[in-house]
Amino acid sequence: MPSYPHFPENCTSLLCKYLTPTIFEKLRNRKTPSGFTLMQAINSGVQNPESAIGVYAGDEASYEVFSPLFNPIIQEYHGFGHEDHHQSDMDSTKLKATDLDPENKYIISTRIRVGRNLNALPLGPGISKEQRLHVEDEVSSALLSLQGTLQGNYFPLEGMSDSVQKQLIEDHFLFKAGDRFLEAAGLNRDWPSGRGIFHNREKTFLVWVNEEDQLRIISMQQGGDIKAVFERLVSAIGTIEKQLTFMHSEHLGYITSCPTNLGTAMRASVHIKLPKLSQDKEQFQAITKQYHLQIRGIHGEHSESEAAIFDISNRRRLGITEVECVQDMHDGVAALIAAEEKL
Ligand code: ADP
Ligand code: DAR
Repeated sequence: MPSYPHFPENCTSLLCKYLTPTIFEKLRNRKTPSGFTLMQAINSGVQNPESAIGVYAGDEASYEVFSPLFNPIIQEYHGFGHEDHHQSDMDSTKLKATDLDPENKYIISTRIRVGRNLNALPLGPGISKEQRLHVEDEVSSALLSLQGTLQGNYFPLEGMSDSVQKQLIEDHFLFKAGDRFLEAAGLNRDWPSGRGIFHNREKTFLVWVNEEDQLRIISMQQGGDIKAVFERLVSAIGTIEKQLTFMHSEHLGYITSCPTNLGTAMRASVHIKLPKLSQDKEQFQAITKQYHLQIRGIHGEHSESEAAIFDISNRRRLGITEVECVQDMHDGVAALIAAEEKL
């Protein structure tokens, strides 16, 4: 019989905030139809009390079966209520994008990604090895049929040399392995079986297979042409979804393993140099808060900035459209550059 987990006094995750003993009592014996349990859903946050969120879904049903825990977390992170409906809009003509950095003084590169999962299968934390290999087959076959600028090759992680893998990670193209949060969520099981990366020759269009989500569809390039990066991503998503059916609900939009990625599952980011503004932490934080931005290091989540280069992206993903996610990032980066110029 699972017992209530011990959370340290200084635990600040949304899990320890909303998993009260009463909610635990209510949910501790529940399982989803595919057998995913509450203890599996919360293990990452129990093993890593420094988590921001601390909970992952093992299948689409997790969001319903464990809704007394997921709903308040989704409400707090996204400001999105359990009766709200997510709307999608990828019409790039609605994006009001200007050239934010015409002299290439600040923005090094731009990347926009979405997470996707195949319908009618468990998510990464609950999927079996056989199901994960089936996902790899389905997704890699669909990607290898792409033509034109999206045409490319699929590279399974299994058999990839350490040096090639290291270089792809260093160059910001490939995911890192072994994150302790994903490990405790069951997302690294059977590593590296079923994992891989697809990319076109220029590495401006890439797809991660079976990392935190079954697909991370990525458009990226050097410089700050945000609209071009968005247009490439929208075109790729439209082509891929003619062959694959993605997990999606009227309420939550695109379904992902982590609740922070629900809805658009979109993160639009720039790598940007802010040597002066980053010294004025109060102003830096104030602008990022005002424009709903998130600050990461240059090697992604849980990494540090280097040489005053930061990964700046939209924080909101659910309850706003894809156009609004990119607009959030665009407008926030414009404000950061204006503040840097003033200093
Ligand atoms: P995700 O955004 O897919 O959730 P991470 O934050 O871990 O994942 O970032 C994944 C990789 O993408 C990291 O190597 C990171 O450096 C790289 N990356 C993110 N944004 C950019 C960007 N604007 N330009 C270049 N690389 C980027
Ligand atoms: N480490 C987890 C992840 C939160 C959001 N990032 C994702 N999904 N990659 C945490 O709870 O902090």
